[in-house]
This record gives sequence, structure tokens and C-alpha cells, in this order.
Amino acid sequence: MGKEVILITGANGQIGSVLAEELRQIYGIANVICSDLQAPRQTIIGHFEQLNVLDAKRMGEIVQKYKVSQIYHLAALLSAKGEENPMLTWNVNMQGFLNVLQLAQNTGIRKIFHPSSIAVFGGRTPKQNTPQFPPLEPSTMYGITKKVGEDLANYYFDKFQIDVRGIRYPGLISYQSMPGGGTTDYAVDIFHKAVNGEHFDCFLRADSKLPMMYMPDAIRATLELMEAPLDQLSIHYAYNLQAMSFTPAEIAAEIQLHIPDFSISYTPDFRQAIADSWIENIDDSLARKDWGWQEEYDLSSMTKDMIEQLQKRKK
Ligand code: NAD
Ligand code: AKB
Repeated sequence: MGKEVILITGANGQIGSVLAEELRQIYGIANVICSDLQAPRQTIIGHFEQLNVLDAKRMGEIVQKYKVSQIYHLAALLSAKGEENPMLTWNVNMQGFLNVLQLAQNTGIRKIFHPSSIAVFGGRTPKQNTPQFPPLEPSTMYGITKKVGEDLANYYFDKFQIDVRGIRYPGLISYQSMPGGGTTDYAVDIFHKAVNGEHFDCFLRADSKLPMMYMPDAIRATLELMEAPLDQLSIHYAYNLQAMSFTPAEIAAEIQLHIPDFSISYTPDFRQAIADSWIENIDDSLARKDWGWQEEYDLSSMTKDMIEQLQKRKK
């Protein structure tokens, strides 16, 4: 492997804060450049640059300064926050990604990671065992930007040979940082409430089933996809991935096996309609065949680890 220098946009977020650590292990601290709109709250190891992804000029200066060869483009507004400001969501998610793609076309950037989401599904998408290429009729501005993002990734790949890779992540669950405004955030919040001995009022119905994944699996999948030989990838830009699917009632019952006093109530809000438009589980056979994707965590092992990790952090 030649020398790689990685730029992460949106690095302070739920994924970036974990991914940066993994990338530093692989490429070395000096070769991972974290960036975000705001300075990080905690001191981080290594380089950090304040960067609004809408500022193409500054993005170009950072790429030049560090001789960046790969970008993990994570800066985005997610589904729930996105519905509060759809125009800003369109701008940040679309123009931000276009700025990355244009920069790649004009510089030595060799590879880009751009996550998609289960938010691309909706309307006539089948909700069970959702195929890789179903009708995509997203119900949110966030989902629309992810769907167009997939098309842009494919276009730049075909037209300009830019190696853009992506995964349709399900809802991600992690203990390192709080999620940033999605519909699946309840599945992280619930653990914090349970471990702190508090009651949890869920913003989704008890029976609202969604696909989810534990962060270690999501990070491993991301790195495995980025490292896979290009000629093995049949789609590269938007792989379906499945790990586990559960409802709020099912995760609450699993938590109660460890914390019997934990209590939950349900007060669905506007996020219920978003969840209702999404799917329940996904056919990810292409990822399994192309690059050997295999999840390690299910609901039971993820719940056990989340509780242990959060309890450790409380001490
Ligand atoms: P997050 O909301 O936790 O983090 C996003 C980061 O982007 C934040 O730190 C925010 O400050 C930054 N940001 C926002 N606007 C910016 C701008 N204009 N310029 C620079 N930075 C800006 O999100 P995340 O969960 O870490 O998600 C990262 C990516 O993964 C997103 O593209 C998201 O759509 C995708 N994804 C996440 C999930 C999930 O469950 N976490 C699921 C599917 C897809
Ligand atoms: C959200 O809920 O918006 C995200 C996602 C599934 O893309 N977690």
C-alpha cells in the first residue's frame, strides 16, 4: 500500500468519532485529518481542521496542505433534523458531496467513502428482505439526498473513474458519542436512560421494527469495503447491509434481562411517520458475495456490550 492520507468530514459525529480512531490505527496518527463544522468538544489526538463542507475553497486548501489521497465524507444532516430544515439538508448533503466529488476530479484523491442509508427506501420499496435494486421513493429530504448521492457516486465513477464506495447503513448503535438527529436515535438514547436508572419515553411505537447495526460491525464493514479489490465489487456505491432488526419493545425486553427495573413508555411523534416509511430487514446477499460481509453482533450480544461499556464509563 502506498502512503495514504485520509480526510474525514463530519468527524465529530457518531460515526466519525469511532472511525477516526480505527483509521489512525491503520494509517498512523499523522495521516488522518479530522474536520468538522465545529471544533471537537474533547481534545483529540492528531490533526483537526475546522471545515464547512459548503466551503469548497477551504476544502481544497486542506486537501493540498496535507496531500490528501482519500476522503471519508461523513458530514450530513440526518433524517429527523433534516425535516426541521429541508433546504439546509439539501445544501449540506448535496453541495457538500458535490464539492468532494469535484475536488477529487481536480486533484490526486484516489478514493472516497460516502455513506448512504436505509432512508433511501420508502413508498413502493418492499419492507421485508428488501432487494438491492428496489423502487426508491424516500419520504424525507434526507432520504432524497441519499438517493441522489448514490446516483452522483455512480455518475462520477462511470464518467470520471473516481472510486466512490458506499453502504446503505441501517440505524447505528454506539456508546462513544450521541447520535446527531436521526429516527433510529432512540436505540442509543434508550441505553443511556437504562444505565442511568431513568425511565425512557420512546418517540416510536412499541412495534416499529427497523434494521440496526452495532458500531464495531459498521466500522469493520466500512473498512472491508474500502479495502476490497475494485474488480470484486458489482455495485461499489450503495451496498445493502443487514445485521439485526428489532422493535422498541424487543430492545426494551432485552435491556430488562440486564436491568430488570428499566421501564419504557411510548409517545410517538413526527419521527413515527419516517420510521413507517422505512423497511424492516434487508437482502444483503451481494455484500456477502462480493466482499464477504458478515455481521458479528445480534440484539443480544450488542445489548450486553453496550450496557457493559456504558457502565464502565460511569465509574
Ligand atoms: P452525525 O450527525 O453524528 O455527524 C455528522 C457531523 O457532520 C456532525 O459532527 C456535524 O457537526 C457535521 N456537519 C454538519 N453540517 C456540516 C457542514 N456543513 N460542514 C461540516 N460538517 C458538518 O452523523 P453520523 O451518524 O456520524 O453520520 C455520518 C454519515 O453516515 C452521514 O452521511 C449519515 O447520513 C450516514 N449514516 C449514518 C447512520 C447512523 O445511524 N448514524 C445511518 C445511515 C447513514
Ligand atoms: C437516521 O435515523 O436518520 C439515520 C439513518 C438510518 O440514516 N440513523
